Amino acid sequence: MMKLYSGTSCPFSHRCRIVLFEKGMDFEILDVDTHSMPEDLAVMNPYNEVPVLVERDLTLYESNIINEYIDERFPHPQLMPADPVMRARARLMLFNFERELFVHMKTLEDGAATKKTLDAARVAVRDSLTQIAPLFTKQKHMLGEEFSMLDVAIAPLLWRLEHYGIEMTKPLVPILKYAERLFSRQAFIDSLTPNEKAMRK
Ligand SMILES: N[C@@H](CCC(=O)N[C@@H](CS)C(=O)NCC(=O)O)C(=O)O
Repeated sequence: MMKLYSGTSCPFSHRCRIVLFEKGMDFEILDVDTHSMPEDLAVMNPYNEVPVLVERDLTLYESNIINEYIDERFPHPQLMPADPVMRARARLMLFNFERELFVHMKTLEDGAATKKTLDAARVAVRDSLTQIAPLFTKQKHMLGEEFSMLDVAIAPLLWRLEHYGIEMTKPLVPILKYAERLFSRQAFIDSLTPNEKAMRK
C-alpha cells in the first residue's frame, strides 16, 4: 500500500492528498508536523521536506513527481492528458505554476517574514492569478472541460488565498468561481485536514 508522509497544512502535500482521493484506491496518510520533522524523513528525502511517497522499495519526493507516478500507477481517472503534445503542454504549465505562483509559498508560509516581503509575495500571486482568470469565462477547468492534474496543482493555493491575506479584487472573480467548483469535488473535501478546514470560514 502507498504511504504518504504529508504536512497537515502543507500546500504541496495537499496536492498529493487530492490525487490519492481522486483515484479512490487504498493508501495511508502519515501526518507530519513540519515544525518538528521526524528524523527518518531526511533519510527518505535529502531536502528534508514533505510530501514523501513510499511504496515498497520506491521512495519519491516532490509533489508533481509523486502525483505523476500515482497517475500512471492508477490510470483511472487519468489526470495527465493522454496525448503527448497535450501532456508536454501540461508539464510546461506545471513548471510555470512553480515559477510564477508556488515560488512565493515559502514566504507566505513563513511566520517570520516581514510585512514588506509578505506584501510583495501577495501582490505577485494576485497578479499571476489575474492573468489566468479570463480563461474561466470560457472553460470549466485549467485544460478545458475536464478536471486534470493542473487543477490539482493549483487548488491548494486557491484554498489558501484568504489565509495568505491575498486581496480578492474584481478581475479575480472568474478564478474564484472556478475555485468553488474544485472545492465542491468529493475528493477535494476528503483531502482536507482539520488545519486546512480551519483556513476558510
Ligand atoms: N517543491 C516541493 C516543496 C515541498 C515543501 O516546500 N514542503 C515544505 C512544507 S509545505 C517542507 O517540508 N518544509 C520543511 C521545512 O521547511 O523544514 C514539492 O513540490 O513537494
